[in-house]
Amino acid sequence: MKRNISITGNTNFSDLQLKEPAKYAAGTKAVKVALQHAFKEMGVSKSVKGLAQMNQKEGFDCPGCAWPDPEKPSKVAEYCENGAKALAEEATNKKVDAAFFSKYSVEEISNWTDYEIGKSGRITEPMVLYPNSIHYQPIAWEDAYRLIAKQLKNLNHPDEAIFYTSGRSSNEAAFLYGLFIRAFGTNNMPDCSNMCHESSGFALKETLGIGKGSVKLEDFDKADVVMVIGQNPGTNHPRMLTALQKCKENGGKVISVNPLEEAGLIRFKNPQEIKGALLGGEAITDIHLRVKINEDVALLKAIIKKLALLDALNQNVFDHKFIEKHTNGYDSLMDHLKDYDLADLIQQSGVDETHIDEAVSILAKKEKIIICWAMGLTQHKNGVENIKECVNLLLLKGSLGKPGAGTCPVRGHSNVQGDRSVGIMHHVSEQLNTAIKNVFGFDCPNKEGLDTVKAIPAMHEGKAKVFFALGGNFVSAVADTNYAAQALQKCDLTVQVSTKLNRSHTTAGKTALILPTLGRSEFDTSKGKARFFTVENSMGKVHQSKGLLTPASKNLKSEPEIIGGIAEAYFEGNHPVDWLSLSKDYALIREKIAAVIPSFKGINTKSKGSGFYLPNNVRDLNFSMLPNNKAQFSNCELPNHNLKEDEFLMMTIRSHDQFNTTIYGMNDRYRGIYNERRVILMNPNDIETFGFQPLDIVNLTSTYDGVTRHAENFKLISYDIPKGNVASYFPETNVLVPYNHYADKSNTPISKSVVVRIFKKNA
Ligand SMILES: Nc1nc2c(c(=O)[nH]1)N[C@H]1C(S)=C(S)[C@@H](COP(=O)(O)OP(=O)(O)OC[C@H]3O[C@@H](n4cnc5c(=O)[nH]c(N)nc54)[C@H](O)[C@@H]3O)O[C@H]1N2
Ligand SMILES: Nc1nc2c(c(=O)[nH]1)N[C@H]1C(S)=C(S)[C@@H](COP(=O)(O)OP(=O)(O)OC[C@H]3O[C@@H](n4cnc5c(=O)[nH]c(N)nc54)[C@H](O)[C@@H]3O)O[C@H]1N2
Ligand SMILES: [Mo]
Repeated sequence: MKRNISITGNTNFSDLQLKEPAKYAAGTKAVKVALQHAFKEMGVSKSVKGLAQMNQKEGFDCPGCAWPDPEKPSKVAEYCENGAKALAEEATNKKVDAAFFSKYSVEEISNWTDYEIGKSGRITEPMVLYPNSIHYQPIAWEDAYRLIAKQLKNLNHPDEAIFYTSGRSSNEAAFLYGLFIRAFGTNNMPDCSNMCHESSGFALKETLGIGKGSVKLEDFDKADVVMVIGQNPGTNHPRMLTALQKCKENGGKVISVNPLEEAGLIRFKNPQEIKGALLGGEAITDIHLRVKINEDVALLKAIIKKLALLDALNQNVFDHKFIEKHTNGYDSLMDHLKDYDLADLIQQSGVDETHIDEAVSILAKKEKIIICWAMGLTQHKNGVENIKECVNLLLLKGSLGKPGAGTCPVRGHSNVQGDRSVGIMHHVSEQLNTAIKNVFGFDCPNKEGLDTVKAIPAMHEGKAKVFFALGGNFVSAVADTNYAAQALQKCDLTVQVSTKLNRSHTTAGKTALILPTLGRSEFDTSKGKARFFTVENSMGKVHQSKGLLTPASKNLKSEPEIIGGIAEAYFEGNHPVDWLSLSKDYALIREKIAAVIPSFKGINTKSKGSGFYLPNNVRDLNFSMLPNNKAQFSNCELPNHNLKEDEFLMMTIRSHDQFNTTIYGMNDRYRGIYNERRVILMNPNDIETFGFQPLDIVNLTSTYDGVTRHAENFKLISYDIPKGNVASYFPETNVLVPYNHYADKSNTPISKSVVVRIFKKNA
């Protein structure tokens, strides 16, 4: 039986209201909004208890972003508005139980908006959807494990199963999961990182020898300049504003590079300081470079060319000692730059030359530079090159391996970096395979697995038949929603380990399971004793996290327990790993992590308190793993979109009221957009030139390789965005992102540069 599932949900408009975009981020309004969300979802006493323990040493790590906690956390609160919303969303008192599923079919749920689906509450018991049914029904944990084991055994080859990971799982859960998947026999481990910072990982590994950033939080206090490129910290990493504020207080400068003038980058009122909350707040950005979408390489090349001209006059602009001692490819880069005309680069970047000159005059004189970036750089066809161009600038300035300087890819999910460190990856690592063999005594598969973009066609074409997800909302997060939904629906079995209901539960396989799990903030016990797990933050620091709230239901299991249960049902005791013992004892898992991955040595003791840093070769200026033992300059090409006259480049971005596919609310307060997410932000001149009116209802198309994709029913908003560029919210416009167009090398979907056409509805 084919279920009649809506992929977009209800697309009717709500009551759109527009205000002036905010002139600053945070302030008392942020505190008020945070508490409103918290009280509404969790009630007052749970809110007070939960928020007091978030990001404190003995408490739990915020389930929101991966920004690190300060070494000396404040005595009171160490969270932001959006961290409070993340907690409220997880610890909500609303429940999705058996009665809910018997009332609402998956067909009906699929007609709701993402907001409505998410707001239905926490899933309280394991549920199954059988092939001829449209209603999930309860299933016992053991029966669910057996069902999964049976389907896995029925496959012709382990590569017919896909095991996705979102970035919220602990190190312990992720390690056990990776171990089971390898024991089962595949490397098909796509993860959310494939859609996120994979481009950063590739670029940094090739140029600096490690796929992670090099700065620590305290480097922000010492930096002369922080560049924030393609990132919106006011919304997505609000606690980063405190670090930028400190940098400014110590005399540092902030340069932002973004097509939009995001509120958090203009002014910041620190809600944790009386003066910040009440007074005007502090200006954050000294220079805003309003780059066109995907023209960062052109802009950076223009900056570097101008610096090179100054350096030729006075040898102090570039750090020649550093370049000589630590780098490879300087002469080649200088030659490569000669191929580009400065005026052309500036024109292509879209940035006013006077602003570029201001940035150049600061950068020329300063030595300690941090470059921060996020999705504005990674989610393009040339995502890897975008980041390599940033590395070029840092290498020229000798801005690595010293206090106040370095690379800062700002991670998304709170443990996305840790999941990778403990083995979630589709690539084969000989070193890891050998270590697993030595410690556990089994052989790991040595065929490269499927990443996110490759997993989708594999399911669509019937090459993969079982889809398993440890967290996340695959269908809404990946590119090409319609194609991805069909891919999942073709599977014999889809399994999702989830905290909350989401759209992927409706685009289910023939048989589908939902396995409800404990959230980060919840009390996790074994035989009455509290357990803790560990996470790694954006700066490579591993530390403990311990939940304290009463779990949403007695029938939840922790992620390691679920993985252990499935592994036991699959191997039935015939495997060298004692899955059940391991899954109950997180300290034992940590011991095994340390045995397999030497940099985690001592994790059981060292992760307590404020935790420990994993080794980082860039901090030590050790590039021995790279050609000539040196950091590498790169010659990056410019992107060429060849847009036709009626085409726009669209970026799909986050509103202030969402965490990825989880929609907290309908407002994007800082951008002044209220009550509506189906909007397209367009430059007022473009609106006029193309014969539109503000608030027109429009449809969008994107055409790649002769295939046209459609997204209908959006309201056009006049906004300060470069001409030829438009912006919309993720995931509403993911239907337009082609699944088979992605960044070179990293395979990250091109979610920030989708070529679209826009038509007035019914015109
Ligand atoms: N509250 C909240 N926090 C979050 C998340 C969330 O959804 N909500 N998501 C988490 C996750 S998983 C991640 S990865 C991060 C994402 O954090 P961000 O990367 O900050 O998120 P986006 O909204 O995708 O914002 C991209 C920014 O880049 C700009 N941009 C887009 N294209 C370009 C370009 O070509 N060049 C330049 N220079 N700028 C560009 C956009 O205008 C926008 O300001 O946040 C994490 N934290
Ligand atoms: N167009 C477009 N697409 C994008 C992006 C973009 O900028 N534009 N950004 C991309 C990026 S950066 C990312 S990281 C991905 C995100 O992709 P995902 O990680 O797949 O998506 P999320 O929305 O973070 O997943 C939310 C779901 O995770 C589950 N969950 C929450 N907490 C837990 C937990 O503790 N354990 C378990 N097991 N489940 C939990 C809940 O059920 C919730 O519904 O999306 C990508 N997609
Ligand atoms: Mo992300």
